[in-house]
Amino acid sequence: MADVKEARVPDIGGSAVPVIEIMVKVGDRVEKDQSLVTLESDKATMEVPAPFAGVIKELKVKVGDEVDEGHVIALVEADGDAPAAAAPKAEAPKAEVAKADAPKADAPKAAAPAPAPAPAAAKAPSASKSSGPINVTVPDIGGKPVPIIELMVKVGDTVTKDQSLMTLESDKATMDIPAPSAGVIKELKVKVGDEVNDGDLIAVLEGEGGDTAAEADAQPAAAAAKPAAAEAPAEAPKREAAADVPAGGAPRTPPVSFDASVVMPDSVPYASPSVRAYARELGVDVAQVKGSGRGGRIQREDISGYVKQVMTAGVPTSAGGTAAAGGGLSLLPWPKVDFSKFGEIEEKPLGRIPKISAANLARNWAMIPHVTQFEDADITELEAFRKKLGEENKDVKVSPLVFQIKAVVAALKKFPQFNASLDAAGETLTLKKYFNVGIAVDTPDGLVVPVIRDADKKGLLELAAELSEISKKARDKKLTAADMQGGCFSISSLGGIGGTAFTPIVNAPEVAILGVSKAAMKPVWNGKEFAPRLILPLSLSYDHRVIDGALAARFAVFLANQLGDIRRLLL
Ligand code: CAO
Repeated sequence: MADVKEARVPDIGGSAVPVIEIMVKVGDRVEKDQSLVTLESDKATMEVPAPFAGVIKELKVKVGDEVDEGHVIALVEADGDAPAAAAPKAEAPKAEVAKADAPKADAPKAAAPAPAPAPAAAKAPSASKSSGPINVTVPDIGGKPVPIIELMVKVGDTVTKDQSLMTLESDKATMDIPAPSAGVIKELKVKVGDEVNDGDLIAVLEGEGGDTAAEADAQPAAAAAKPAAAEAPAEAPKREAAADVPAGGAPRTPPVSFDASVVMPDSVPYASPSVRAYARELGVDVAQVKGSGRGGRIQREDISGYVKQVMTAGVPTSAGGTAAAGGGLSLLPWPKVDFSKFGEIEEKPLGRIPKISAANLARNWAMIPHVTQFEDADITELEAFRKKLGEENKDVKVSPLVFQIKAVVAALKKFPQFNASLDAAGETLTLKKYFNVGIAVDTPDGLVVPVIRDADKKGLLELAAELSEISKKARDKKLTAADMQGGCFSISSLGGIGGTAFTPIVNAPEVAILGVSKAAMKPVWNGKEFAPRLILPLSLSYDHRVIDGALAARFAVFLANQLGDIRRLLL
């Protein structure tokens, strides 16, 4: 019989850590090991998995609460064969990885399973008492290979004890590996992208400090809680022999060794894994950011502030379009991965059209603040009319697109802000009095956007003939540059393929684009009953510098009304 049991925080090393995310809600069914909440310490984020499958009956924590070992996270109505919530230590699942700020290397004691792949900043690789080079190895991370996503040091760097050397990231957690002792990096045995596992040799350190295995084991939580930059290296005699020091403190031989060269910036400041993850998400190179925390530690607000400053400074000036000093996003270099290490590959250079498209799409995506407005149009009547028109005009294919072109032209007339272009300085809007509509056409060589000129002056059948002609020309590679110039607004129809919505990229210097997905029969409430109606999903992306959200919503509603009532279209 189903039984309500407690899901608790496993052994996370003694100190309380905040809950930063709740991934389930009351009523959710969860599988065993499905993540319930994310906790975050100074050096690691970790997800706490469900100890058994069941239904969440009550959540006992909220974001911001500080929790430590044994804290009840949720009450779960467990499936019949679930283990008891308060399982004895011997039955507790072993941590998949070492624990954050964990003072001991043993398995978690709490009833709940240990945080899923939450690599341990926690358990610092310990240093040997012997003098000379120290082999730094990966601590116990649970026996599963995890990729290195960032190296924070380079050969020759002086590091303090517990200073982060590199960050590992599993699908559930990130973890910094701290220096087991103060010293100078003599060798780095790994590079970004390498996968490492328990005991792997990652670096060789020429020790300076007097840290001992015993000291490292005794105080890791305190050490991990302090920003490394704030700590002074301890003085100690040089070590003479290399010693491999895994997390547990017992020297062992690394199973794998890497000798790839590492390219690193001159200095990498301290930031916690979550802050680094945030920086990566925004494409910010943390080395460019000045930390405002203790010892220069970079905070989340420093990253936001940096982005704000870059965006403000990066707006092109009227003087010549160049960004002000310090402007321009300083993006991380593109990841360089030797894919052949993982399986058979084939390299294929991009063709001319995809190369041009890629450059344009990347610029438009980066420079235009996009928002996409979604709307549904009821095209039941329109579709019946289209079919009839097609039967009466068998010599031409009357695509649904021609009606969309008509509706777009009517909307552009009503909302002239959409038939406009913003200049490079972002200071002047050019409003157009002509109505040229670009149509995205998928060809074997890539995406092209021929333009139907003066669409406002053309009837449905004329538009249908021209659409067939330009699509054919595009696929036969016969379009000229002039065929693709002068557009005011574009339509990208994926309706012949499928999908329910998408977010098309504005085709600069236009300010909006309409994405059309596949129409489908849906039950629509007509005031008395649900009636089957053919619903066409519209996705309108626009440049938010030029168009406000309310205006976009009005444009989309107007479009839907035009398509929903063919009498309006024929006006
Ligand atoms: N909902 C349901 N069915 C639709 C539809 C929609 N929104 N739009 C078209 N259809 C139907 C058509 O009626 C046609 O049906 P029939 O064969 O029975 O007549 C079928 O789907 C195939 O249509 P089509 O896509 O070949 O023709 P089209 O005139 O609708 O579109 C063109 C022409 C050139 C726009 C289209 O061929 C094309 O290339 N689309 C891709 C555009 C693209 O790649 N956009 C992405 C840009 S961003 O990467």
